[in-house]
Amino acid sequence: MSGEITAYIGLGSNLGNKQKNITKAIDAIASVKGIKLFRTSSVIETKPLADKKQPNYLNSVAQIKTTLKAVKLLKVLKKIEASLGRKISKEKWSSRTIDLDILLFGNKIVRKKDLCLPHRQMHLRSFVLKGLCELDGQLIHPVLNENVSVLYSRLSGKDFYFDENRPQLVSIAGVIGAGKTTLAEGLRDTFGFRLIKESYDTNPFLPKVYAGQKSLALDSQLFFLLSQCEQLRPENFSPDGIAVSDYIMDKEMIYARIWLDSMQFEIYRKINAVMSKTVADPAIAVYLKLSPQKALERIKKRSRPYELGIDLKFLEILFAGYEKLFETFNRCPVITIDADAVDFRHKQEIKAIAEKINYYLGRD
Ligand code: PH2
Ligand code: MG
Ligand code: MG
Repeated sequence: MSGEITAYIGLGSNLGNKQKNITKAIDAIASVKGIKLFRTSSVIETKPLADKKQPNYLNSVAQIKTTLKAVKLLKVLKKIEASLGRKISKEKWSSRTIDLDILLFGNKIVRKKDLCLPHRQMHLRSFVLKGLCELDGQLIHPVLNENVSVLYSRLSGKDFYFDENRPQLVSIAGVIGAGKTTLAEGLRDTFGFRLIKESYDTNPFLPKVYAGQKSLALDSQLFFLLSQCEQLRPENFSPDGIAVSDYIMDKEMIYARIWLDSMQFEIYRKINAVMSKTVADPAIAVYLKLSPQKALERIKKRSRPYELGIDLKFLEILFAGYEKLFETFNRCPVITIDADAVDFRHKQEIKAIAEKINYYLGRD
């Protein structure tokens, strides 16, 4: 039938007979005139968002085709929620017998108080992205212009939410030469992010370590650690603006493994474990993924004196360290960018990333 839209509905229940609530809701949706139920994803058990002290949820996603308008579909879903015993609560994310959210309605984009399409935080929630991926991993999010598999992979299985009270810190990561500082400066110049720059030039030990004085490697690592702890103290951040650092603190353990001997490493590991607990978590990370070969070319080109001793082997180990870090990293969503393919001297590239960051932080 013409005028039919494919839509996706997220289902969640954490009160009463959860499985039954989900089944009943799906049956109710399927019986509405103007809605054809296509498929539903597996039902998965998930932990409540934001570590709320609540029973676990069951979540699922339904794919429908409908001739209804989005506003009408929303009304229908609210009615089904009510019929299944959903109580209106003032508390945010309170427990519920059933929650029915429109995730996607074709490519439609709406930003109204009571209807937001796509669902405004679906890209932060593994418990809906997993179901969407099961139904169709190639589905495109019409605002982010990326498919749901990519969105899902950014979360390492965790769920996130907008939180304007925590530091709005963007951490940029990647090997030497990946373009971290160029991107961070671009975000400052064009979008007014506050720049937090690594104290790379002022570390008095670093040139000596690069020159072969391995006995100073621990001093160099401690210098970086202290400087980063000072820069990233939570009280340094105001909730109004976004800050961007041209490094991610987690990389210090990668460098420590490279530079330190086993005795130095044991000391450093313990100090790092204590001190890194005191810093602000990033709200989002941008990982500039650059091949070691390409990194070497760029380092040669910019020819900073003490970087000239860097060889391919060093960059391969560093790159492997970053890859391993982000395989399991789940402190915040991670936007990975193919840094071989982009050139941050082009404003357009920076703008695209800034828009993505703003959308992820709920600040657009
Ligand atoms: N829904 C919420 C809040 N928290 N947590 C899980 N695991 N699943 C949900 O569906 C869910 C939630 C608000 O709609
Ligand atoms: Mg919901
Ligand atoms: Mg809802």
